[in-house]
Amino acid sequence: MRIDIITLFPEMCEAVMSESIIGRARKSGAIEVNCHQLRDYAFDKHRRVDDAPYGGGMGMVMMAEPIALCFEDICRKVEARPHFIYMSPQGKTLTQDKLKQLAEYQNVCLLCGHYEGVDERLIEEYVDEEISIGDYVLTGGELPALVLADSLSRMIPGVLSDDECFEQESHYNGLLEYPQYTRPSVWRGKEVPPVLMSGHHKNIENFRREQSLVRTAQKRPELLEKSDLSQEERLALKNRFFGK
Ligand code: 4HQ
Repeated sequence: MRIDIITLFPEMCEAVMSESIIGRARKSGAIEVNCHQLRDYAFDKHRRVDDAPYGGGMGMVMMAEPIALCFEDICRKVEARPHFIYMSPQGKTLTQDKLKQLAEYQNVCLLCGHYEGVDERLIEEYVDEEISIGDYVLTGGELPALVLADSLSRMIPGVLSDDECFEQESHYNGLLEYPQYTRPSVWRGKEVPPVLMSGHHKNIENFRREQSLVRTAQKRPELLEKSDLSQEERLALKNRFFGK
């Protein structure tokens, strides 16, 4: 997959996308990431990319033309037209299901907004989808774009190592993770659950599954509806939390 990010802060995006697993994936060629300075597509001598809103009111609006020129430039460099996403609180909230869909695209382009947003005509003409990372207000679209680029990248084959992939597979479908422990076996008087020290693989598996179920029921009960539990497990949880 190739990810293009249109931003007023390409160094910020480049920095985040150069470290750790994503940095490694770019070096190995599993993904390609390009961060574009929107100001390079401004056409006046002050390199302006924003202007006052028609109809008056506070703040500034990002002009359509520099964004269109930047996107058209990206389109010329790739085989397939990128799926164009505008990071915005007005979009649907990003979920793991949405990431699964997005991972199918060969090219994705992320637009980071600033100020009061982007000229609506650019959105109508070019944007395929608006996506939010949650119901809170940020100062710009860079952090949302980076959250999307990071979580999307780890879905792409070759980005995660075998060990890192295993972490993903061991996610009990839609449930929270079971608790983890490492050395020492006693830390400040607190012991590791003995079953994990027993070497009994079946008991360990059962313990972890139960922990995942109980934690999800306690902390994020709304996740249980969508997760695939056996009839037996649903009944066991019901008895545990609503008494027999
Ligand atoms: N913003 N999820 C305002 C967000 C946001 C979010 C991005 C702030 C766009 C203009 N984007 N700018 N939450 O708060 O995606």
